[in-house]
Amino acid sequence: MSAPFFDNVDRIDYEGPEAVNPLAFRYYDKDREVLGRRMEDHLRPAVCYWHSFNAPGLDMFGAATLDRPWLAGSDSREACERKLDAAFEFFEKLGVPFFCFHDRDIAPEGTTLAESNDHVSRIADRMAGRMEATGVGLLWGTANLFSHPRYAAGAATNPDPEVFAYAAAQVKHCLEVTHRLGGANYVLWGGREGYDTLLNTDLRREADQLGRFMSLVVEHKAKIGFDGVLLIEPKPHEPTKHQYDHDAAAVHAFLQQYDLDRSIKLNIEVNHATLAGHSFQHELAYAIANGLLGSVDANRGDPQNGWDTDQFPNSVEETTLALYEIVRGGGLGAGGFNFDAKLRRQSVSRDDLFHAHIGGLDALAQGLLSAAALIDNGKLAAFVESRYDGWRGALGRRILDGASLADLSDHVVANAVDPAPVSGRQELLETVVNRAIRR
Ligand code: XLS
Ligand code: NI
Ligand code: NI
Repeated sequence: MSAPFFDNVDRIDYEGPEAVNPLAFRYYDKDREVLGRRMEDHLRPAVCYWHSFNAPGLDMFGAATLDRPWLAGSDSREACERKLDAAFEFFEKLGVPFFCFHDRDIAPEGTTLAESNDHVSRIADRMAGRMEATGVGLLWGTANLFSHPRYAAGAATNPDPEVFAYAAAQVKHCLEVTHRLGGANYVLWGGREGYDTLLNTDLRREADQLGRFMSLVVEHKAKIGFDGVLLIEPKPHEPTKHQYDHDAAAVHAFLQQYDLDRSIKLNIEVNHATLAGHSFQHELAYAIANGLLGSVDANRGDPQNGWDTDQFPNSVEETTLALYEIVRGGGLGAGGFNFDAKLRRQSVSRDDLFHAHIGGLDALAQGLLSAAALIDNGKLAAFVESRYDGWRGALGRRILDGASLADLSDHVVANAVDPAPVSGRQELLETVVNRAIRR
């Protein structure tokens, strides 16, 4: 079987909120200006290669279910070329500006690293041609340092330095390929960097190994002149019991400890925030407050499940709060919204891939429009601004400028200070958000 693979689907267009065609956007209108910027430039959406073109619907209880004809003979180079055709046909018909890949998604693993690298390079040559012809760009590349059995005990944090060396060699090549393809970012998800039991683990040593690994990546990026952004993707657990890149705050501390906080930013994934017991909004707000926001994986989780369900975004409240933080924080810069999302195992029709991405893009677009309404009416920002008024006054400035505990004690006694509680207005503010949501 060869292209076209999606011959019953044409290019997906914006048809407006009243459209009846299921294969059309209701809200995602890429050229529409929102707060002075095109919708596409705010969102910079990307389709992922792994879930969308590699995953056949397997789970640990059952066989492949999805209709993925390009995967027949999946370890061969021919199959990878077919997969490339299917992927680019999909990117073009959906009309997204970006995609993302792991080295092992696009090309098979060889018997040696040199052979694997050669497979990746050859597919990348072909990919470069398709990117040129379609105008679809690479949001980020990444190396798969978790599937092969050699990585069962981690990559950089492995007790065996030969595994560290192998992972370093794999990242070197994937970073160079990402650079050659003009990637806007390079992602390092900590795959199996964590532990299954502390009984066999030296935490101090593994942290130093991970710090060393990241420093080597930063060094090589500079050496080859890659000006994309390096990103770590926090996740608290799965596949290990405890992942070192637990959440945005843990990665921030790690970056500071190894003097990497000006060299590496964060790729925040919605589902990973949920797994860490945070909201998506929290992880974004933390990253933005610390100058660390790089990019986003848009896939959500299920609050009832403790694993990475990787579902397409569909909560407009969640996308609204996220985009409120992102837009007010200055936007995504070189980052974007990657759909690191997979279809449910029963979504067996080939065109389900379109329905999923159309719904996901519309949910992001609704979130963007709603966030713009919140920014335009300014109610939340004005409330937050006035809530901290005291800190702009004499006492606030004195505290921050170095008043001692004794100074403050004297101040309280001398002035008979007796502060009265002030309403935090949470319910009112929640209603302000609901009223702005575009459904
Ligand atoms: C897994 C991660 C992974 C990264 C890329 O949970 O989300 O898909 O995004 O390696
Ligand atoms: Ni991800
Ligand atoms: Ni994930």
